[in-house]
Amino acid sequence: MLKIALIGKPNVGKSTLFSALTFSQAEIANYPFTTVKPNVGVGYVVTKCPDTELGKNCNPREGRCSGGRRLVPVEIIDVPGLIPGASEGKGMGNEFLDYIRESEIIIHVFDTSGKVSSEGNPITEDQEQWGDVLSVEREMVLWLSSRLYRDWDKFSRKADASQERQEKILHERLASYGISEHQTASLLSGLGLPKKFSQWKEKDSINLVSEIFRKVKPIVRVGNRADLSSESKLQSFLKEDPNCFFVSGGYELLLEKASKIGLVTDQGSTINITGKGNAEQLNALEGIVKFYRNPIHSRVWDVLSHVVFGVMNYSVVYPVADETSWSDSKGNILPDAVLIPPGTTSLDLAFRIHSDIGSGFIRAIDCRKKMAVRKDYVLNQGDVIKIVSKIS
Ligand SMILES: Nc1nc2c(ncn2[C@@H]2O[C@H](COP(=O)(O)OP(=O)(O)OP(=O)(O)O)[C@@H](O)[C@H]2O)c(=O)[nH]1
Ligand SMILES: [Mg+2]
Repeated sequence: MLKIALIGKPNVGKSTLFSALTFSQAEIANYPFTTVKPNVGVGYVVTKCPDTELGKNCNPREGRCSGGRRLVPVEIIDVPGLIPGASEGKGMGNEFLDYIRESEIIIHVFDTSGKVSSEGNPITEDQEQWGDVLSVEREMVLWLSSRLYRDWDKFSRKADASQERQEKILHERLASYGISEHQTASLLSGLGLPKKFSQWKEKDSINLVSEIFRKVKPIVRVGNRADLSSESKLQSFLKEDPNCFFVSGGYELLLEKASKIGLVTDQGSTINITGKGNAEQLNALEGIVKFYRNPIHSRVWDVLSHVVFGVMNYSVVYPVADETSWSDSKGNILPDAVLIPPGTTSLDLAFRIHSDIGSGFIRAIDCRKKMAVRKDYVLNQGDVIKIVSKIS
């Protein structure tokens, strides 16, 4: 499953956003390091389901579908707060940074209201907030680079003496970062790093890791507690990063509660107040509806879908066993929705389903066109695909 990590300083609202995205109840409190162990849960991105073309309802094995809106599961990880010095072991220690290494996408949550200090304590005066945002990211880069550069002398001597290509060796060294050999090669050539590993300095390793966060595991910045921030403040963040989003985890949780007890119907883009509840509740809900009417504010769900489809350019494809009914062998219609990165071929998909299916690959069938496609066919958003394999 696609892994998305929520990172940021302590006390900025990561667990609040995690709870909203996963419909769970992580521990939330107004003091730093409330979260000591990462919370892991399932959230969803929304895509258009091909079942509308069939005129029948699909039977998702995971997630849900209604009215052609298919919810595709993704893994959300709420990483405990990062503070300056984390890369040297300050704060909650190192182990949770492994979650960052394993994640495909990093959502950096920051506090737009400026009510949280670098150490995560509540404060009242304004801070150098953007500097803080950058310093958290710097901390992550330094930490991962220190891992990569560990025992470099020994590694580089051996690597330079071997006959292997540089990208192959580096790919192996980066294996646990989930980076392909192709990506490693393009990182290497883009940065113009020394040809011999033994000539690398620590700054080269830092450069490489920074580039990983720019090109391979992009960091998306999400400003939380926007309910406490003026629009001009948010505009000033947009000047620093035009791609950041502004949300309110607090409002999301309130809406979820209100929806459960029938005070609102919440369809993401439209929130309707049903009229039930007391004057105080109605007043609060009207404030929330007004907040989301301002296009500078986003729903957390939309942010997630934007990150997966807009930033990462992932697509959703539907492997099936029967090209006519678009079902599996038991008659379940479009049972699986698989998120794939750009450039994924039908052979890659076969391996994703099972390594035996990949090894026994014969051909794939584009079920919409009822046409065989080759193993190097690059899959498109919404493709319904049957893999024909020696092993089925
Ligand atoms: N007003 C407002 N308060 C929020 C919002 N999101 C979170 N909070 C509050 O901020 C405080 C910290 O929230 P948490 O979700 O525990 O923060 P965290 O980032 O997980 O903190 P650590 O686990 O300590 O790193 C809590 O008191 C929340 O109720 C928001 O959008 N608006
Ligand atoms: Mg937390």
